[in-house]
Amino acid sequence: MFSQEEYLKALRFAAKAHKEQKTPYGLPYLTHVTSVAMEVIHASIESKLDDDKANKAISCALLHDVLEDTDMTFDDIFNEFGLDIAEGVEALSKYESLPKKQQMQDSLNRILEQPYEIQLVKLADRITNLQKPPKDWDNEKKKAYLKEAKFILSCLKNSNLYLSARLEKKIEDYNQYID
Ligand SMILES: [Mn+2]
Repeated sequence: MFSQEEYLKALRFAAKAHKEQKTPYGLPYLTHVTSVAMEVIHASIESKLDDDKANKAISCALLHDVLEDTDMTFDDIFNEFGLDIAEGVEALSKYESLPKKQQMQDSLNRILEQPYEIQLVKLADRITNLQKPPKDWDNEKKKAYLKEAKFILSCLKNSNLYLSARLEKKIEDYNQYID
């Protein structure tokens, strides 16, 4: 079973980093990262991940948007959590310096070089994000988001069978929001 202490350490770090950031639904951003962590915890139990891998996956879930969305740096994460988690979070982050169209492919390439317990965080992230789309999303944006979800699933489906089955179902269900 995972470590409560490590969970709290990553949660507090994420809380400090994301500050007043909100989700597209106007909720505190921690509702997003704790939802992703919840999916990862469920998968760790279903897939009987060993404790060390579960702890890394859960910490990366809580920290996965810190580099992309906040002022925290790779070194900040490295100093607190060590190399495996810092590299995991970095792989889960898109590089804004690249053209927008290449960012996801590039991140997925880097995620695929990571161990399964890091890869599965990306599945958990997209599962969490495939909820009812925000009101201001038009049909084209929803279609593109669904297409991207299918691409993520095709790249990472072997990382965790439980989460890939769950993402597959979320993808099916998302069609209800598309005209
Ligand atoms: Mn996310």
